[in-house]
Amino acid sequence: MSAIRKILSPLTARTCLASPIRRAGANRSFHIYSKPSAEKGRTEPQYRFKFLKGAPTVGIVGCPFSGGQGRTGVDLAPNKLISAGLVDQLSALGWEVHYNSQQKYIDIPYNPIPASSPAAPSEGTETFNGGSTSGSGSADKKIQRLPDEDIGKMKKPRLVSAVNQKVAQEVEEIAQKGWLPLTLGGDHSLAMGTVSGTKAKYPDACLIWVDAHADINTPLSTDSGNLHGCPVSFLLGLEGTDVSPFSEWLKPCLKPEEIVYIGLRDVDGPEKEILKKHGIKAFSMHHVDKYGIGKVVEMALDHVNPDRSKPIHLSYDVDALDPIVAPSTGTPVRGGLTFREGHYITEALAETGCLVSVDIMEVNPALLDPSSVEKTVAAGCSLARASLGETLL
Ligand SMILES: [Mn+2]
Repeated sequence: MSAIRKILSPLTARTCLASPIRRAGANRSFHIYSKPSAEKGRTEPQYRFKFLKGAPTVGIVGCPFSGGQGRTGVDLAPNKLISAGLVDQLSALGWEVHYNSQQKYIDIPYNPIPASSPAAPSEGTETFNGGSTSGSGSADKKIQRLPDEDIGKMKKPRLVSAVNQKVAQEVEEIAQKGWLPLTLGGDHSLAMGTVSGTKAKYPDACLIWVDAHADINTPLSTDSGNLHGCPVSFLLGLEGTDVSPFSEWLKPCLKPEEIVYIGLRDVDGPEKEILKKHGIKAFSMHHVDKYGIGKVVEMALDHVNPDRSKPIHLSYDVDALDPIVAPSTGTPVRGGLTFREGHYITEALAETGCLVSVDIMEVNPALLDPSSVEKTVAAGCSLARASLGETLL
């Protein structure tokens, strides 16, 4: 497998060539590149992704972030998904694949990195930007710790804002190249950044949000203060979201008619009010039962993208899937999408050729037993593949 990888960063080539996946866990900055070829599978994707430029290329953004909610472990997901072979799987579908390590997301002063987490350097010993073994000149900066007090009800607001600002930049950079950003979370607060980044390149993009939850609480309406329940309200610019530090970089970029939900089944009172008040289209599990997933996806597309002429950002929370299919996630809710319903959504969106950005969020490899983790990680990988054009035949 390593023969088909080209490590582009000379600074860290030695450690990466030795074992790119293990070094990913140890947080050395590096870059993996994998090219499609006939012997691996396809030389180009099944569908033409009409808004991308040049050879079909995906830029994977791995963001090991758990600050938008209370449970650690969701920050381990990018490494897990990459270790499961995602880079090679996508290049076998005909994509050029670039993957950047996530060091910059950890190098944030407000980040209370859990010492037990393999997604994080150990405090006081590890260094940033290539690490001590690479001999990098900029490798001497130690982790700074700054307090991140609640602002109103919002928990870890400075950290969530700072990480999302970086995610927005990276997603935009990838999109500007004409590539497709595939963001591996991390908790779903990261969609503030991913959608902002996508919208910077494609102002008319619509958003398809697949989730058990609406994630549309505002900083005023949230009960828990966990910002992974709030990203959509920030994107829409709802009441209470014009608040520092977010307002310093995050501009409302989404209109209520540009988003559609699929898979909802755990929506709290204030969220129901917000959905109604703004006339936001949502297909709950009730609608999936009533119409079937094929019709639901068609109706969802007819609402946000009637002529299939607009770019689509897909933000997929794996808790949309039933807990039987994706058990290792922070807020599982029974009665979710079956394995096939969940994958049908991604297949149907790939088929439109309109996808320009994809998020796979809320896989938490620290929850439940190894077989549950394996199932959930495999589901995350297969959703990513199906979004990029993998078909059953
Ligand atoms: Mn979510």
